[in-house]
Amino acid sequence: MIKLRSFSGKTIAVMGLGRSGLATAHSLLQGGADVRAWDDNKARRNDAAHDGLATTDISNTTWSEIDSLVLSPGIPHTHPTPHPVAAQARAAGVEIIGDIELLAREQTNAQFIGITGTNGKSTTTALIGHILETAGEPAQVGGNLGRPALDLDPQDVPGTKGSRYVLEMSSFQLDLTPTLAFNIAILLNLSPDHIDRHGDFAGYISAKKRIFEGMVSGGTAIVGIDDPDTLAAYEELRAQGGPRIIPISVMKVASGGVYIEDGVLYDDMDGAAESILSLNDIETLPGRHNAQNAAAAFAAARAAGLPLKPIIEGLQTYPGLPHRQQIVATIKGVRYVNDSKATNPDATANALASYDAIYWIAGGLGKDGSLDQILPYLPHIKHAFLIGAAAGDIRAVIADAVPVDMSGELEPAVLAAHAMAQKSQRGKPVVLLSPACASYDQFPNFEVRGETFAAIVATLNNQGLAHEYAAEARV
Ligand code: UMA
Repeated sequence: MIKLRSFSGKTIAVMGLGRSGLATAHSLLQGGADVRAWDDNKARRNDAAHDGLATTDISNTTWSEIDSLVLSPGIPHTHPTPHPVAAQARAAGVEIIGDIELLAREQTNAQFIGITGTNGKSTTTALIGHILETAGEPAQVGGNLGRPALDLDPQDVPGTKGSRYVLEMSSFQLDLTPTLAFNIAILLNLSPDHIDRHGDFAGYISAKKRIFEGMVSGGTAIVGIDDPDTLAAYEELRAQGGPRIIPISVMKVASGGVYIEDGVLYDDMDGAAESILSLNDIETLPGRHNAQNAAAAFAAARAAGLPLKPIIEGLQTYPGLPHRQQIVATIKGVRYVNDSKATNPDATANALASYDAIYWIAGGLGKDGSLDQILPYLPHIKHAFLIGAAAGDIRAVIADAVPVDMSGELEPAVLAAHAMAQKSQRGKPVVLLSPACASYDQFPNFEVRGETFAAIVATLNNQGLAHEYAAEARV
Protein backbone atom coordinates (compact mmCIF):
# COMPACT_ATOMS: atom_id res chain seq x y z
CA MET A 1 0.00 0.00 0.00
CA ILE A 2 1.17 3.50 -0.82
CA LYS A 3 0.87 6.20 1.87
CA LEU A 4 -0.17 9.37 0.05
CA ARG A 5 1.96 11.71 2.14
CA SER A 6 1.79 14.54 -0.37
CA PHE A 7 -1.95 14.81 0.37
CA SER A 8 -1.40 15.32 4.11
CA GLY A 9 -3.67 18.08 5.39
CA LYS A 10 -5.86 18.06 2.27
CA THR A 11 -9.54 17.19 2.26
CA ILE A 12 -10.36 14.60 -0.37
CA ALA A 13 -13.76 13.17 -1.29
CA VAL A 14 -13.65 9.51 -2.36
CA MET A 15 -16.73 8.35 -4.27
CA GLY A 16 -17.11 4.59 -4.78
CA LEU A 17 -15.72 2.05 -2.30
CA GLY A 18 -15.04 -0.95 -4.50
CA ARG A 19 -11.52 -2.29 -4.93
CA SER A 20 -9.92 0.95 -6.09
CA GLY A 21 -11.94 3.28 -3.85
CA LEU A 22 -11.15 1.37 -0.65
CA ALA A 23 -7.43 1.31 -1.43
CA THR A 24 -7.59 5.04 -2.22
CA ALA A 25 -9.34 5.95 1.04
CA HIS A 26 -6.85 3.96 3.13
CA SER A 27 -3.82 5.36 1.27
CA LEU A 28 -5.09 8.90 1.82
CA LEU A 29 -5.84 8.32 5.51
CA GLN A 30 -2.42 6.77 6.11
CA GLY A 31 -0.83 9.74 4.38
CA GLY A 32 -2.62 12.17 6.70
CA ALA A 33 -5.47 13.45 4.51
CA ASP A 34 -8.98 14.22 5.73
CA VAL A 35 -11.11 11.71 3.78
CA ARG A 36 -14.83 11.90 3.06
CA ALA A 37 -15.75 8.52 1.60
CA TRP A 38 -19.07 7.26 0.24
CA ASP A 39 -20.64 4.50 -1.82
CA ASP A 40 -24.25 4.43 -3.01
CA ASN A 41 -24.43 0.75 -2.13
CA LYS A 42 -25.16 0.15 1.56
CA ALA A 43 -23.43 -3.24 1.54
CA ARG A 44 -20.23 -1.57 0.33
CA ARG A 45 -20.51 1.04 3.07
CA ASN A 46 -20.89 -1.75 5.62
CA ASP A 47 -17.82 -3.50 4.17
CA ALA A 48 -15.92 -0.22 4.47
CA ALA A 49 -17.01 0.16 8.10
CA HIS A 50 -15.73 -3.37 8.83
CA ASP A 51 -12.50 -2.26 7.22
CA GLY A 52 -12.27 0.61 9.72
CA LEU A 53 -13.34 3.33 7.29
CA ALA A 54 -15.98 5.89 8.34
CA THR A 55 -18.37 6.97 5.58
CA THR A 56 -20.23 10.22 5.03
CA ASP A 57 -22.73 11.15 2.32
CA ILE A 58 -20.67 13.31 -0.03
CA SER A 59 -23.73 14.72 -1.75
CA ASN A 60 -24.34 16.75 1.45
CA THR A 61 -20.77 18.02 1.64
CA THR A 62 -19.62 21.64 1.56
CA TRP A 63 -17.64 21.59 -1.69
CA SER A 64 -15.60 24.68 -0.81
CA GLU A 65 -13.87 22.47 1.83
CA ILE A 66 -12.89 19.78 -0.72
CA ASP A 67 -9.57 19.83 -2.61
CA SER A 68 -10.27 16.94 -5.01
CA LEU A 69 -12.93 14.37 -5.79
CA VAL A 70 -11.47 10.90 -6.41
CA LEU A 71 -13.99 8.97 -8.44
CA SER A 72 -13.97 5.19 -8.98
CA PRO A 73 -13.46 4.38 -12.66
CA GLY A 74 -16.83 2.63 -12.92
CA ILE A 75 -18.78 5.76 -11.91
CA PRO A 76 -19.82 8.03 -14.81
CA HIS A 77 -18.87 11.71 -14.78
CA THR A 78 -19.84 12.67 -18.33
CA HIS A 79 -21.90 9.99 -20.13
CA PRO A 80 -24.57 8.68 -20.08
CA THR A 81 -25.27 11.18 -17.26
CA PRO A 82 -22.81 12.41 -14.66
CA HIS A 83 -23.18 10.91 -11.22
CA PRO A 84 -24.77 13.63 -8.99
CA VAL A 85 -21.61 13.90 -6.87
CA ALA A 86 -19.47 14.41 -9.99
CA ALA A 87 -21.91 17.05 -11.22
CA GLN A 88 -21.72 18.86 -7.88
CA ALA A 89 -17.91 18.78 -7.87
CA ARG A 90 -17.73 20.08 -11.42
CA ALA A 91 -20.18 22.91 -10.64
CA ALA A 92 -18.05 23.85 -7.62
CA GLY A 93 -14.82 23.81 -9.69
CA VAL A 94 -13.37 20.86 -7.74
CA GLU A 95 -11.07 18.63 -9.80
CA ILE A 96 -12.27 15.09 -10.54
CA ILE A 97 -9.45 12.54 -10.65
CA GLY A 98 -8.80 8.83 -10.22
CA ASP A 99 -6.62 6.64 -8.03
CA ILE A 100 -3.86 6.36 -10.64
CA GLU A 101 -3.53 10.15 -10.77
CA LEU A 102 -2.87 10.08 -7.00
CA LEU A 103 -0.19 7.41 -7.50
CA ALA A 104 1.54 9.55 -10.14
CA ARG A 105 1.46 12.67 -7.96
CA GLU A 106 2.98 10.74 -5.03
CA GLN A 107 5.59 8.57 -6.75
CA THR A 108 7.23 11.30 -8.76
CA ASN A 109 10.57 9.50 -9.18
CA ALA A 110 9.15 6.27 -10.54
CA GLN A 111 8.92 5.31 -14.19
CA PHE A 112 5.51 4.51 -15.62
CA ILE A 113 4.73 2.05 -18.38
CA GLY A 114 1.07 2.30 -19.47
CA ILE A 115 -0.82 -0.13 -21.67
CA THR A 116 -4.18 0.51 -23.28
CA GLY A 117 -6.28 -0.68 -26.24
CA THR A 118 -9.60 -2.45 -26.57
CA ASN A 119 -8.27 -6.00 -26.31
CA GLY A 120 -5.05 -7.57 -25.10
CA LYS A 121 -4.05 -4.92 -22.59
CA SER A 122 -4.15 -7.27 -19.58
CA THR A 123 -1.98 -9.86 -21.32
CA THR A 124 0.48 -7.22 -22.54
CA THR A 125 0.68 -5.71 -19.04
CA ALA A 126 1.29 -9.08 -17.39
CA LEU A 127 3.78 -10.05 -20.10
CA ILE A 128 5.84 -6.88 -19.63
CA GLY A 129 5.80 -7.49 -15.86
CA HIS A 130 6.98 -11.07 -16.43
CA ILE A 131 9.76 -10.03 -18.82
CA LEU A 132 11.00 -7.38 -16.36
CA GLU A 133 11.02 -9.98 -13.60
CA THR A 134 12.87 -12.45 -15.83
CA ALA A 135 15.46 -9.75 -16.47
CA GLY A 136 15.94 -9.25 -12.71
CA GLU A 137 14.22 -5.85 -12.73
CA PRO A 138 10.87 -6.60 -11.09
CA ALA A 139 8.21 -3.93 -11.34
CA GLN A 140 4.88 -3.27 -9.69
CA VAL A 141 2.07 -4.44 -11.98
CA GLY A 142 -1.56 -3.39 -11.62
CA GLY A 143 -4.31 -0.94 -12.57
CA ASN A 144 -7.28 -2.17 -14.57
CA LEU A 145 -5.67 -5.63 -14.50
CA GLY A 146 -7.12 -6.01 -11.00
CA ARG A 147 -4.70 -4.85 -8.32
CA PRO A 148 -5.59 -1.21 -7.56
CA ALA A 149 -2.72 1.20 -8.21
CA LEU A 150 -2.57 2.41 -4.61
CA ASP A 151 -2.41 -1.15 -3.30
CA LEU A 152 0.96 -1.54 -5.06
CA ASP A 153 4.25 -1.03 -3.23
CA PRO A 154 6.04 2.30 -3.21
CA GLN A 155 8.96 2.45 -5.62
CA ASP A 156 11.03 5.27 -4.25
CA VAL A 157 11.96 4.01 -0.79
CA PRO A 158 15.50 2.90 0.02
CA GLY A 159 15.94 -0.85 -0.22
CA THR A 160 13.02 -1.35 -2.63
CA LYS A 161 14.05 -3.13 -5.77
CA GLY A 162 13.04 -1.73 -9.12
CA SER A 163 11.49 1.63 -9.86
CA ARG A 164 8.76 0.94 -12.40
CA TYR A 165 5.00 0.71 -12.43
CA VAL A 166 3.46 -1.29 -15.26
CA LEU A 167 -0.18 -0.21 -15.43
CA GLU A 168 -3.06 -1.48 -17.50
CA MET A 169 -5.09 1.66 -18.25
CA SER A 170 -8.79 1.51 -19.13
CA SER A 171 -10.46 4.37 -20.97
CA PHE A 172 -12.24 5.17 -17.69
CA GLN A 173 -8.93 5.48 -15.86
CA LEU A 174 -7.30 7.54 -18.63
CA ASP A 175 -10.24 9.95 -18.35
CA LEU A 176 -9.34 10.49 -14.68
CA THR A 177 -5.57 10.83 -15.05
CA PRO A 178 -4.92 14.36 -16.32
CA THR A 179 -1.23 14.78 -15.40
CA LEU A 180 0.30 11.28 -15.38
CA ALA A 181 3.18 11.30 -17.87
CA PHE A 182 4.20 7.87 -19.11
CA ASN A 183 7.78 6.91 -19.92
CA ILE A 184 6.53 4.15 -22.19
CA ALA A 185 2.93 4.23 -23.48
CA ILE A 186 1.28 1.50 -25.56
CA LEU A 187 -1.91 1.65 -27.63
CA LEU A 188 -2.61 -1.80 -29.01
CA ASN A 189 -5.87 -1.66 -31.00
CA LEU A 190 -9.23 0.10 -31.12
CA SER A 191 -12.73 -1.22 -31.70
CA PRO A 192 -16.04 0.05 -30.27
CA ASP A 193 -16.43 -0.60 -26.53
CA HIS A 194 -17.84 1.28 -23.51
CA ILE A 195 -19.73 3.59 -25.88
CA ASP A 196 -22.30 4.34 -23.14
CA ARG A 197 -19.55 5.90 -21.01
CA HIS A 198 -17.92 7.94 -23.76
CA GLY A 199 -20.93 9.08 -25.77
CA ASP A 200 -19.66 7.64 -29.06
CA PHE A 201 -16.70 5.80 -30.58
CA ALA A 202 -14.88 9.10 -31.13
CA GLY A 203 -15.16 9.86 -27.40
CA TYR A 204 -13.76 6.40 -26.57
CA ILE A 205 -10.84 6.85 -28.99
CA SER A 206 -10.07 10.24 -27.58
CA ALA A 207 -9.95 8.82 -24.01
CA LYS A 208 -7.59 6.06 -25.18
CA LYS A 209 -5.25 8.51 -26.93
CA ARG A 210 -4.77 10.37 -23.65
CA ILE A 211 -2.13 7.74 -22.85
CA PHE A 212 0.26 9.70 -25.11
CA GLU A 213 -0.52 13.12 -23.66
CA GLY A 214 2.37 14.91 -21.93
CA MET A 215 4.77 11.96 -22.21
CA VAL A 216 8.12 12.45 -20.45
CA SER A 217 10.91 13.68 -22.68
CA GLY A 218 12.85 10.72 -24.03
CA GLY A 219 9.69 8.61 -23.70
CA THR A 220 8.56 5.93 -26.13
CA ALA A 221 5.12 5.57 -27.72
CA ILE A 222 4.31 2.07 -29.03
CA VAL A 223 1.35 1.97 -31.39
CA GLY A 224 -0.44 -0.81 -33.25
CA ILE A 225 -0.92 0.04 -36.91
CA ASP A 226 -3.25 -2.79 -37.90
CA ASP A 227 -6.60 -1.05 -37.52
CA PRO A 228 -7.58 2.27 -39.07
CA ASP A 229 -8.03 4.15 -35.80
CA THR A 230 -4.70 3.19 -34.21
CA LEU A 231 -3.01 3.83 -37.57
CA ALA A 232 -4.53 7.33 -37.53
CA ALA A 233 -3.24 7.81 -33.96
CA TYR A 234 0.23 6.70 -35.13
CA GLU A 235 0.21 9.16 -38.05
CA GLU A 236 -0.98 11.91 -35.71
CA LEU A 237 1.86 11.26 -33.25
CA ARG A 238 4.40 11.26 -36.06
CA ALA A 239 3.09 14.55 -37.35
CA GLN A 240 3.32 16.06 -33.86
CA GLY A 241 6.86 14.86 -33.14
CA GLY A 242 7.89 14.36 -29.49
CA PRO A 243 8.39 10.87 -28.12
CA ARG A 244 10.09 8.05 -29.99
CA ILE A 245 7.33 6.24 -31.86
CA ILE A 246 7.48 2.50 -32.50
CA PRO A 247 4.88 0.92 -34.79
CA ILE A 248 3.87 -2.71 -34.23
CA SER A 249 2.07 -4.97 -36.68
CA VAL A 250 0.97 -8.57 -37.10
CA MET A 251 -0.24 -7.94 -40.67
CA LYS A 252 2.61 -6.19 -42.45
CA VAL A 253 6.23 -5.15 -42.20
CA ALA A 254 6.40 -2.26 -39.72
CA SER A 255 9.45 -0.24 -40.74
CA GLY A 256 11.29 1.05 -37.70
CA GLY A 257 9.16 -1.12 -35.45
CA VAL A 258 8.34 -4.67 -34.42
CA TYR A 259 6.31 -7.02 -36.60
CA ILE A 260 5.27 -10.64 -36.97
CA GLU A 261 5.54 -12.71 -40.14
CA ASP A 262 4.50 -16.40 -40.15
CA GLY A 263 4.60 -16.40 -36.36
CA VAL A 264 8.16 -15.05 -36.23
CA LEU A 265 8.84 -11.81 -34.35
CA TYR A 266 11.09 -9.34 -36.21
CA ASP A 267 12.82 -6.37 -34.59
CA ASP A 268 13.33 -3.44 -36.99
CA MET A 269 13.50 -0.80 -34.25
CA ASP A 270 17.03 0.14 -35.25
CA GLY A 271 16.28 -0.01 -38.97
CA ALA A 272 17.84 -3.44 -39.65
CA ALA A 273 15.19 -6.14 -39.44
CA GLU A 274 16.34 -9.04 -37.30
CA SER A 275 14.44 -12.28 -36.70
CA ILE A 276 14.15 -12.73 -32.92
CA LEU A 277 12.01 -15.78 -32.12
CA SER A 278 9.07 -17.88 -33.26
CA LEU A 279 5.89 -17.44 -31.24
CA ASN A 280 4.28 -20.53 -32.77
CA ASP A 281 5.35 -22.87 -29.99
CA ILE A 282 4.43 -20.62 -27.06
CA GLU A 283 1.21 -22.27 -25.85
CA THR A 284 0.32 -19.40 -23.52
CA LEU A 285 0.32 -16.88 -26.39
CA PRO A 286 -1.91 -18.47 -29.05
CA GLY A 287 -3.31 -16.55 -32.01
CA ARG A 288 -2.59 -13.39 -33.93
CA HIS A 289 -3.93 -11.12 -31.19
CA ASN A 290 -1.37 -12.55 -28.76
CA ALA A 291 1.31 -11.99 -31.38
CA GLN A 292 0.35 -8.30 -31.22
CA ASN A 293 0.64 -8.41 -27.41
CA ALA A 294 4.05 -10.08 -27.70
CA ALA A 295 5.24 -7.48 -30.25
CA ALA A 296 4.16 -4.64 -27.95
CA ALA A 297 5.75 -6.23 -24.89
CA PHE A 298 8.97 -6.86 -26.83
CA ALA A 299 9.09 -3.23 -27.99
CA ALA A 300 8.44 -1.99 -24.44
CA ALA A 301 11.16 -4.21 -22.99
CA ARG A 302 13.65 -3.01 -25.60
CA ALA A 303 12.61 0.61 -24.97
CA ALA A 304 13.21 -0.01 -21.25
CA GLY A 305 16.77 -1.02 -22.16
CA LEU A 306 16.58 -4.74 -21.33
CA PRO A 307 18.99 -7.16 -23.00
CA LEU A 308 17.63 -9.51 -25.65
CA LYS A 309 18.22 -12.80 -23.78
CA PRO A 310 15.85 -12.25 -20.83
CA ILE A 311 13.26 -10.70 -23.14
CA ILE A 312 13.17 -13.88 -25.23
CA GLU A 313 13.21 -16.04 -22.11
CA GLY A 314 10.37 -13.96 -20.62
CA LEU A 315 8.24 -14.42 -23.74
CA GLN A 316 8.91 -18.15 -23.77
CA THR A 317 8.10 -18.66 -20.08
CA TYR A 318 5.03 -16.41 -19.84
CA PRO A 319 2.60 -18.30 -17.60
CA GLY A 320 -0.62 -16.74 -19.00
CA LEU A 321 -3.49 -15.06 -17.17
CA PRO A 322 -6.62 -16.55 -15.69
CA HIS A 323 -9.77 -16.18 -17.83
CA ARG A 324 -7.85 -15.28 -21.01
CA GLN A 325 -7.54 -18.33 -23.22
CA GLN A 326 -6.42 -20.16 -20.11
CA ILE A 327 -6.05 -23.90 -20.59
CA VAL A 328 -7.72 -25.23 -17.44
CA ALA A 329 -7.45 -28.93 -18.36
CA THR A 330 -6.51 -31.33 -21.13
CA ILE A 331 -8.58 -34.50 -21.01
CA LYS A 332 -7.73 -37.26 -23.49
CA GLY A 333 -6.31 -34.78 -25.98
CA VAL A 334 -9.18 -32.27 -25.68
CA ARG A 335 -8.20 -28.85 -24.37
CA TYR A 336 -10.64 -26.96 -22.10
CA VAL A 337 -10.07 -23.24 -22.47
CA ASN A 338 -11.43 -20.56 -20.12
CA ASP A 339 -11.71 -17.25 -22.01
CA SER A 340 -14.39 -15.74 -19.76
CA LYS A 341 -12.73 -12.31 -20.02
CA ALA A 342 -13.87 -12.17 -23.66
CA THR A 343 -16.90 -9.98 -22.95
CA ASN A 344 -17.20 -8.54 -26.47
CA PRO A 345 -17.32 -10.10 -29.97
CA ASP A 346 -13.91 -8.72 -30.88
CA ALA A 347 -12.19 -10.56 -28.02
CA THR A 348 -14.09 -13.75 -28.85
CA ALA A 349 -13.12 -13.47 -32.52
CA ASN A 350 -9.48 -13.55 -31.38
CA ALA A 351 -10.05 -16.81 -29.51
CA LEU A 352 -12.06 -18.38 -32.35
CA ALA A 353 -9.22 -17.55 -34.72
CA SER A 354 -6.76 -19.44 -32.51
CA TYR A 355 -8.19 -22.99 -32.79
CA ASP A 356 -9.57 -25.17 -35.61
CA ALA A 357 -12.07 -27.60 -34.01
CA ILE A 358 -14.04 -25.65 -31.44
CA TYR A 359 -16.93 -26.69 -29.21
CA TRP A 360 -17.93 -23.15 -28.38
CA ILE A 361 -19.79 -22.00 -25.24
CA ALA A 362 -21.02 -18.42 -25.65
CA GLY A 363 -23.65 -15.98 -24.47
CA GLY A 364 -24.51 -13.92 -21.43
CA LEU A 365 -25.53 -10.30 -21.38
CA GLY A 366 -25.07 -9.00 -24.92
CA LYS A 367 -23.44 -5.63 -25.54
CA ASP A 368 -24.61 -3.18 -28.16
CA GLY A 369 -22.94 -3.73 -31.50
CA SER A 370 -22.89 -6.47 -34.08
CA LEU A 371 -21.41 -9.95 -34.01
CA ASP A 372 -19.84 -9.43 -37.44
CA GLN A 373 -16.30 -9.89 -36.11
CA ILE A 374 -16.92 -13.56 -35.37
CA LEU A 375 -18.36 -14.43 -38.80
CA PRO A 376 -15.01 -15.18 -40.51
CA TYR A 377 -14.28 -17.81 -37.86
CA LEU A 378 -17.55 -19.77 -37.99
CA PRO A 379 -15.82 -22.56 -40.01
CA HIS A 380 -13.64 -23.17 -36.92
CA ILE A 381 -16.72 -24.00 -34.82
CA LYS A 382 -17.93 -27.60 -34.73
CA HIS A 383 -20.87 -26.92 -32.44
CA ALA A 384 -22.11 -23.98 -30.36
CA PHE A 385 -23.68 -24.20 -26.88
CA LEU A 386 -25.47 -20.97 -26.07
CA ILE A 387 -26.28 -19.61 -22.62
CA GLY A 388 -27.79 -16.54 -20.99
CA ALA A 389 -29.84 -13.62 -22.23
CA ALA A 390 -28.08 -13.20 -25.58
CA ALA A 391 -28.40 -16.86 -26.66
CA GLY A 392 -31.24 -16.11 -29.09
CA ASP A 393 -29.40 -13.19 -30.70
CA ILE A 394 -26.27 -15.29 -31.23
CA ARG A 395 -28.27 -18.19 -32.63
CA ALA A 396 -29.92 -15.84 -35.13
CA VAL A 397 -26.49 -14.86 -36.46
CA ILE A 398 -24.79 -18.28 -36.59
CA ALA A 399 -27.49 -20.96 -36.92
CA ASP A 400 -27.25 -21.20 -40.73
CA ALA A 401 -23.55 -22.05 -40.51
CA VAL A 402 -23.10 -23.83 -37.17
CA PRO A 403 -25.12 -26.47 -35.27
CA VAL A 404 -26.47 -24.92 -32.08
CA ASP A 405 -27.67 -26.17 -28.68
CA MET A 406 -29.67 -23.71 -26.59
CA SER A 407 -28.05 -24.85 -23.33
CA GLY A 408 -29.34 -21.99 -21.18
CA GLU A 409 -26.96 -22.47 -18.26
CA LEU A 410 -23.20 -22.97 -18.12
CA GLU A 411 -23.14 -26.46 -16.58
CA PRO A 412 -25.28 -28.26 -19.21
CA ALA A 413 -23.32 -26.38 -21.88
CA VAL A 414 -19.98 -27.67 -20.55
CA LEU A 415 -21.26 -31.22 -20.15
CA ALA A 416 -22.70 -31.33 -23.67
CA ALA A 417 -19.60 -29.73 -25.21
CA HIS A 418 -17.41 -32.18 -23.31
CA ALA A 419 -19.40 -35.18 -24.55
CA MET A 420 -19.19 -34.07 -28.18
CA ALA A 421 -15.55 -33.03 -28.09
CA GLN A 422 -14.52 -36.33 -26.51
CA LYS A 423 -16.34 -38.27 -29.23
CA SER A 424 -14.75 -36.20 -31.98
CA GLN A 425 -11.82 -37.78 -33.77
CA ARG A 426 -10.97 -34.85 -36.04
CA GLY A 427 -8.48 -32.01 -35.55
CA LYS A 428 -7.39 -30.92 -32.10
CA PRO A 429 -10.72 -30.40 -30.32
CA VAL A 430 -11.08 -27.51 -27.91
CA VAL A 431 -13.96 -26.83 -25.52
CA LEU A 432 -13.88 -23.06 -25.45
CA LEU A 433 -15.77 -20.75 -23.10
CA SER A 434 -15.48 -17.42 -24.89
CA PRO A 435 -18.83 -15.74 -24.26
CA ALA A 436 -18.63 -12.52 -26.37
CA CYS A 437 -20.93 -11.13 -23.68
CA ALA A 438 -20.85 -9.68 -20.19
CA SER A 439 -21.62 -12.10 -17.36
CA TYR A 440 -23.99 -10.09 -15.20
CA ASP A 441 -27.20 -11.89 -16.21
CA GLN A 442 -26.00 -15.17 -14.63
CA PHE A 443 -22.83 -14.40 -12.62
CA PRO A 444 -21.53 -11.57 -10.40
CA ASN A 445 -18.62 -10.98 -12.82
CA PHE A 446 -16.49 -12.64 -15.52
CA GLU A 447 -14.10 -14.03 -12.92
CA VAL A 448 -16.84 -16.06 -11.18
CA ARG A 449 -18.07 -17.24 -14.61
CA GLY A 450 -14.56 -18.45 -15.51
CA GLU A 451 -14.02 -20.06 -12.12
CA THR A 452 -17.36 -21.86 -12.45
CA PHE A 453 -16.30 -23.17 -15.86
CA ALA A 454 -12.98 -24.37 -14.43
CA ALA A 455 -14.75 -26.01 -11.47
CA ILE A 456 -17.13 -27.92 -13.77
CA VAL A 457 -14.21 -29.00 -15.95
CA ALA A 458 -12.32 -30.12 -12.82
CA THR A 459 -15.15 -32.52 -11.99
CA LEU A 460 -14.89 -33.92 -15.53
CA ASN A 461 -11.20 -34.38 -15.05
CA ASN A 462 -11.67 -36.23 -11.76
CA GLN A 463 -14.64 -38.30 -12.68
CA GLY A 464 -14.05 -38.47 -16.42
CA LEU A 465 -16.28 -41.12 -17.89
CA ALA A 466 -19.19 -40.90 -15.44
CA HIS A 467 -19.71 -37.30 -16.49
CA GLU A 468 -19.22 -38.11 -20.10
CA TYR A 469 -22.12 -40.56 -20.01
CA ALA A 470 -24.30 -38.20 -17.99
CA ALA A 471 -23.60 -35.46 -20.51
CA GLU A 472 -24.32 -37.75 -23.44
CA ALA A 473 -27.69 -38.60 -21.94
CA ARG A 474 -28.66 -34.93 -22.03
CA VAL A 475 -27.51 -34.11 -25.57
N1 UMA B 1 -20.81 2.96 -7.28
C1 UMA B 1 -21.53 3.96 -6.67
N2 UMA B 1 -22.38 4.69 -7.43
C2 UMA B 1 -22.55 4.47 -8.77
C3 UMA B 1 -21.80 3.43 -9.38
C4 UMA B 1 -20.93 2.69 -8.60
O1 UMA B 1 -21.40 4.20 -5.46
O2 UMA B 1 -23.35 5.17 -9.39
C5 UMA B 1 -19.90 2.16 -6.45
C6 UMA B 1 -20.27 0.68 -6.44
O3 UMA B 1 -21.27 0.42 -5.47
C7 UMA B 1 -18.94 0.01 -6.12
C8 UMA B 1 -17.93 0.99 -6.66
O4 UMA B 1 -18.59 2.19 -7.00
O5 UMA B 1 -18.73 -0.16 -4.73
C9 UMA B 1 -17.39 0.29 -7.92
O6 UMA B 1 -16.36 0.96 -8.43
P1 UMA B 1 -15.75 0.46 -9.81
O7 UMA B 1 -16.82 -0.06 -10.68
O8 UMA B 1 -14.92 1.55 -10.33
O9 UMA B 1 -14.95 -0.84 -9.39
P2 UMA B 1 -13.59 -1.10 -8.59
O10 UMA B 1 -13.90 -2.27 -7.73
O11 UMA B 1 -13.00 0.08 -7.95
O12 UMA B 1 -12.69 -1.63 -9.80
C10 UMA B 1 -12.01 -0.70 -10.64
C11 UMA B 1 -12.17 -1.17 -12.09
N3 UMA B 1 -13.58 -1.24 -12.43
C12 UMA B 1 -14.10 -0.59 -13.49
O13 UMA B 1 -13.45 0.12 -14.21
C13 UMA B 1 -15.56 -0.79 -13.76
C14 UMA B 1 -11.55 -2.54 -12.28
O14 UMA B 1 -11.59 -2.88 -13.67
C15 UMA B 1 -10.09 -2.50 -11.85
O15 UMA B 1 -9.55 -3.81 -11.93
C16 UMA B 1 -10.01 -2.00 -10.40
O16 UMA B 1 -10.64 -0.70 -10.30
C17 UMA B 1 -8.56 -1.83 -9.93
O17 UMA B 1 -7.89 -0.84 -10.67
C18 UMA B 1 -12.49 -3.94 -14.03
C19 UMA B 1 -13.24 -3.58 -15.29
O18 UMA B 1 -14.30 -4.16 -15.53
C20 UMA B 1 -11.72 -5.22 -14.33
N4 UMA B 1 -12.72 -2.68 -16.12
C21 UMA B 1 -13.35 -2.33 -17.38
C22 UMA B 1 -12.87 -3.24 -18.51
O19 UMA B 1 -11.82 -3.89 -18.37
O20 UMA B 1 -13.55 -3.30 -19.55
C23 UMA B 1 -12.97 -0.90 -17.76
